[in-house]
Amino acid sequence: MSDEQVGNDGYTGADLFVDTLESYGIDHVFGNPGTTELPVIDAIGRSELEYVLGLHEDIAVGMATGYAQTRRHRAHHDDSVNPVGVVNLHITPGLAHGLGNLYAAKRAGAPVVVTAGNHSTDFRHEEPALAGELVDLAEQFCKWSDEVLDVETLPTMLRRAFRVALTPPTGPVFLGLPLDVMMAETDADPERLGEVPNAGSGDPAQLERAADLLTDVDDHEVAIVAGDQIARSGTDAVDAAVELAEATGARVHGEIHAGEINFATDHDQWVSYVSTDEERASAVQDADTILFAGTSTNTTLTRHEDPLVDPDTTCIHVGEDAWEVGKNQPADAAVVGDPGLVLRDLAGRVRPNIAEETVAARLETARETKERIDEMLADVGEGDAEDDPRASKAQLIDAMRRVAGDAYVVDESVTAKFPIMTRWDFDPGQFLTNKGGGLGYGLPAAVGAALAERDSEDPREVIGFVGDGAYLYYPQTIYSAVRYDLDLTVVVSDNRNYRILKDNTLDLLGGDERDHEFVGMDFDPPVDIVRNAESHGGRAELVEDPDEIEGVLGDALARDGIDVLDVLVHD
Ligand SMILES: Cc1ncc(C[n+]2csc(CCOP(=O)(O)OP(=O)(O)O)c2C)c(N)n1
Ligand SMILES: [Mg+2]
Repeated sequence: MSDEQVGNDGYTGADLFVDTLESYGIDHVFGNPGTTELPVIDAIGRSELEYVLGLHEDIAVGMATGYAQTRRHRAHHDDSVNPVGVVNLHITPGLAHGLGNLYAAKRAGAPVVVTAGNHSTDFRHEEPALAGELVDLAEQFCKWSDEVLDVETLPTMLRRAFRVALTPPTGPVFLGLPLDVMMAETDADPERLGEVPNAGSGDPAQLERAADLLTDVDDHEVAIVAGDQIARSGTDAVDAAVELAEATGARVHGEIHAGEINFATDHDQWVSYVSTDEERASAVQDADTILFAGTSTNTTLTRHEDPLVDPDTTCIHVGEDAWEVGKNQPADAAVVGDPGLVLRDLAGRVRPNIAEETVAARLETARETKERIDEMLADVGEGDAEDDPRASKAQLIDAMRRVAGDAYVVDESVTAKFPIMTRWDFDPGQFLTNKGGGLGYGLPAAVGAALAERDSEDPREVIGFVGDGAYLYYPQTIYSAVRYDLDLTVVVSDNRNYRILKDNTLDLLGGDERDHEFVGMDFDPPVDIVRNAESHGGRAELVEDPDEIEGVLGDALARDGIDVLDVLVHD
């Protein structure tokens, strides 16, 4: 508790802010400080909280979000873990810098409370330097964006900020903290956080309807598209998804742009992720009945010509977020509720009412589809540069899987992402990837994850797996990892270009490689990632020989501290 005051006779808003965080079980505040934050920074300095400095505000938000996403997995098994990532940024330009990863947090549904200092409420009319509309700036990326205008409202507003962030559908919240409010004296106390509700167990009438649709004997092709709300709900929800798949005989896919592991990917009924490519997305979503379970982003990156799901397909939607239910496909049954509770309930309803032969026939079609798709995906990530001495992405991923099969992987590897998600059967809670699509999230998120693991009872090895382009948004993230003494291995899938933009040029505009200049897509000359990482205090190594990957990675994992392995790969 920060009750000894320095330079102030009484107990202030800043003290109350810090005491509230501590009473909610928060251990870290991620941030980058400025003058308007000084009372808060000073109070943090007198408290038990650890301030985690990011050298750019987007790094601070990315670290807090990766930390929150990782802690959420822990919180599912331990009530004492509050997963919220707390951030403190510097007024308008600082908040603006953090918006890229605030967007990432929103898309990932990460429980994050972002705060920023602001000018005193009786000074803003003079339009001082750094002034701006903080609440408006953050609003579109937040569940709730507001400013604390009176110190007496701070306990309620903080309590509400945490509750809104944690209540499903979870997501970021913004609170502005003006200088005068943080310096005002108060005798208010923190309010208790209280119980946070889950999304409920669903409307019985819609559950019954969904169960009826899933037991229809005429439907041979039944698919489940598993979305990230399942992982957000916990490993119990993943188990419930498996139970329902087994009860119905459905084949299972992961939603487009899945950011987490929502199904047992080593299960016989697991087939693939739905591709971002229109043709392939429509092909795997060709079924009599589809259950969309906890999906949100399930659409292509650019406009599709035809519906991704045939309008005649029976569609069942289950999810914690009413906004997502029936959003891009019609809903023939619509259950709003916690995915774990709802899927388990549906499995129980379906099991006694479905004929064994129906399940067997569906499993047979599922098996055939899986075989066909497995064949198509067998060489994913191998590329076609036969004489290239550099590793293929498949070689790199397979080496990582052999050496670090149990590691926790945080990914922003772009063209290596589909290959890693296809070639490596991650356990639920073992993998995170960038869901929003804005680059510069993965590396800070990996550092946040390493911090969350360090502070857990049984820390896992953490690997950040990022493209060279992705790495270079915020290479100074390495400084934070070093500064806080974390254990992290970063593997850079380095093809020295923005490969995916070349692929997308060909997809959008046609032609072949010789027809396009690919302006702004090559690292020529390349950045020296090794020296860059070393300048921030990390150990780093260029890996040119594919045969060396396993040894170098094994050594890096065996050491404590920060290792950056810059592995050259071909396209
Ligand atoms: C903030 C942001 N800026 C730009 C982009 C556009 N963009 C998407 S992928 C990409 C290049 C990724 O390059 P790299 O990380 O090297 O992966 P590769 O495609 O080479 O596998 C860029 C610039 C983006 N998604 N987000
Ligand atoms: Mg690249």
